[in-house]
Amino acid sequence: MSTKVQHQEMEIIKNMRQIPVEDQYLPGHRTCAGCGPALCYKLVGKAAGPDSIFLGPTGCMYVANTSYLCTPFAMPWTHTQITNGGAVASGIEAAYQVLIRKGKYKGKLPNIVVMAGDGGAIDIGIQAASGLMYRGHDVLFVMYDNESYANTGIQTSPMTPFAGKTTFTPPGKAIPEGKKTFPKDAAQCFIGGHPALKYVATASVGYPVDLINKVRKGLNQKGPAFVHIHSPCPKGWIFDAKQTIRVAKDAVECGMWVNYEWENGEYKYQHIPKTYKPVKEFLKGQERFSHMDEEMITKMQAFITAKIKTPGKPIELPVLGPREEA
Ligand SMILES: Cc1ncc(C[n+]2csc(CCOP(=O)(O)OP(=O)(O)O)c2C)c(N)n1
Ligand code: SF4
Ligand SMILES: [Mg+2]
Repeated sequence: MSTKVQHQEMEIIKNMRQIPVEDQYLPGHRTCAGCGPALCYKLVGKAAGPDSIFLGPTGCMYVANTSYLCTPFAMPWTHTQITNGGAVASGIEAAYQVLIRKGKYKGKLPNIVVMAGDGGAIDIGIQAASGLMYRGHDVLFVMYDNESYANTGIQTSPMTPFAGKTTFTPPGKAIPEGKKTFPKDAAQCFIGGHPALKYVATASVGYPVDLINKVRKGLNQKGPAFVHIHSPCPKGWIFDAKQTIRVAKDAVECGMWVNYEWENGEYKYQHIPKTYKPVKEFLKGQERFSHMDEEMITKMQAFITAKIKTPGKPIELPVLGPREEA
């Protein structure tokens, strides 16, 4: 007779005082001062707790966290290739299911969490992430989004905003805006094509209680969940390391980022301001946008204005590809 798989029930918190004191992500790593993804790791670790297995596809949060004989991870953690976080997590989850059912592992199913960068989630890693979600593995896939391939020198990724300067999109005479395309909508990519997906949310390191609760709701599903977390990167976006939280909140207050949940086919929104600030407020503190002229800012504002009408859903505005003329 097979043993029934028991799941952990993660508690939903009401305020900052209820955030666990216990850390799974400890000091002793080499991320830059003010690193948003490091804060993201700390908060997701607190949310998931010690009975967890974390997977780190190649990226800043692997490389800067794993100096020889030194690790900040208090929970079990493994590196994966940047391409295959979803595949490795699927195998770990399937193995635990079998071990528990055969009575060879006595505990509850651990919280299995992939912590992928935007490259490891929605670009190079999308095939394995999609496979995991399609097959319905009981795994939380987190995408910490610093809007670039940061670890290899701040190269453009599909999450880099329009006009974002990176080492692969330098603004110049030929391409004054630097990056010509608008970013992918990661949550929409996954929601749209994965019938077994249970829960999708967007969160920001600027709103830690909301972030922790979304991670826990994702973990409480008996199946795959995806949480996309906005994580400002002072080195890549070029702003003062003290301003990480301010930049994260500016993104929400200007509509560059919207916090929402998708559950049972329904959308719920959080932190929607009464009146959005102009996107200029978000752009002005970051050197990566310093080359933008009024025409580029107007184009960016039009995209954001269209997007915040129906966050999480396709935008109404036609967006041209890089080789199409207006
Ligand atoms: C198949 C493959 N292509 C490229 C690389 C080189 N590479 C290592 S880390 C990295 C950047 C990862 O970007 P992201 O997933 O967004 O994480 P971040 O570094 O921004 O935290 C790249 C391109 C690799 N390791 N494997
Ligand atoms: S480059 Fe960005 S993401 Fe990478 S460690 Fe530095 S601040 Fe963090
Ligand atoms: Mg990245």
